[in-house]
Amino acid sequence: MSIEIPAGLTELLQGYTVEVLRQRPPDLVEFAVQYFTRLRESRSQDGAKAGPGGAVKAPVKGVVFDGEPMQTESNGDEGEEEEDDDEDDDSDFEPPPISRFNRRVSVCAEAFNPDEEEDDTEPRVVHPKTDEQRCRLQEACRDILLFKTLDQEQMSQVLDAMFEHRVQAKDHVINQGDDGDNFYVIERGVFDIVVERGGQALCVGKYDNKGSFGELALMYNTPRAATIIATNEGALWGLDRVTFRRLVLKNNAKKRKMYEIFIESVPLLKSLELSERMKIVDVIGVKMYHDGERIITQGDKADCFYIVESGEVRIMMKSKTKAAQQDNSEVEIARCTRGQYFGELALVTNKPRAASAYAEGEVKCLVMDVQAFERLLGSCKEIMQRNIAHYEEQLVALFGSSMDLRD
Ligand code: 1OR
Ligand code: 1OR
Repeated sequence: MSIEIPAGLTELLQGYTVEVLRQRPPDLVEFAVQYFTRLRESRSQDGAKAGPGGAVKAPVKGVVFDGEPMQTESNGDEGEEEEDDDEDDDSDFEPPPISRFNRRVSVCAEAFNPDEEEDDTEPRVVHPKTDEQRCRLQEACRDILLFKTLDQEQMSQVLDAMFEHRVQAKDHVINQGDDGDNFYVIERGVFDIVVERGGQALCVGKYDNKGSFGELALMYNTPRAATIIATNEGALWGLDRVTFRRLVLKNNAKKRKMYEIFIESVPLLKSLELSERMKIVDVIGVKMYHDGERIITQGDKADCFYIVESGEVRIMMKSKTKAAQQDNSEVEIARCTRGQYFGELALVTNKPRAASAYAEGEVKCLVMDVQAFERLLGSCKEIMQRNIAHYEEQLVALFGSSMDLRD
């Protein structure tokens, strides 16, 4: 015996479910009453042209909440007319109270379902560039972690869609609280990161001639989390929201699937909630190193944090004896394997790299920039501090030095 699913039921429930995930209403039943009442109203207006059986399917596709058409599936040709109908309907329809901020969906719901919002058939954005511009753009994007896991085709679509944006000193590239329009890659210039807290604007960090910003509002549909101000003349490359979501977000869904289990196994991150760990996955880049390749150089300015995914990393320090200092020789002080981290010390202490790191065989690392490190690993700092105290003990044992790595 088979149970027949009534025509239109799947679409009906899908439409409602998708709208719930987007709007996150506090009361599902109340929201359902509103949703289906609205559907019935739009069906009765559509009834004459839709005919029997078709009335359910068509309005589900075009139901508009808060002015945005919600598409549950792209089954062709019914869409355009319904949008007009919906605009008329909006006058007497009152959806559940949804403010500009709380209608944004949660991190997990959003980032796991990128397919539902952006459609691959949308026209591609292309900003024509001269060879010279393309060269500069490629150079600026070379180390952008969010682009590290894109394949060649995706990367070339990103480069096509990017546009040059020049800034002057004091320009606000992004204002905290605004809706997200573009993601930005820095070609040159210094940019302050300013966050308003308790009515006060605090400069919490800066981008110094490299890096990228503006991904959070686009990834999670949240208001801009910080204000970004140019301190001098500079050059940026922008990527529009639709292209960013179509390529980077879709790729992030894959990244989450690939790294969920590994990230869970990293001891440092054990205390974090699943959603916090997923936010880490969303912003990490993956970098590969060949045998002997230097990953970190002692004395350099630091801008990244590393977790070993595979292979082994040797941590080497310049010896403190006079003879060794002259010939620049290094001693091995530690090794990091799968699940272990390195490169945190300089970020925590705001000092140059205390040691160098080299790949032993082929090595794959997950890499996070300093801003993400500050934003996402704040609660793990206690564990890191304990390990740093351990480094200091070792330093004394190895070199007889009483140097405090945190000075
Ligand atoms: P967005 O789209 O929210 C502002 O727009 C951007 O500033 C944001 O994406 C990030 O790319 C970037 N907290 C939040 N956003 C930050 C931060 C940050 N730093 C850079 N951005 N913190 C500072 C960490 C050094 C934490 C502040 C409490
Ligand atoms: P970083 O940002 O200074 C080099 O870049 C990294 O090597 C450092 O962060 C640590 O993550 C890692 N002393 C200092 N750095 C160490 C040590 C270490 N071990 C690993 N790193 N010691 C070894 C203790 C077992 C003490 C020195 C003798």
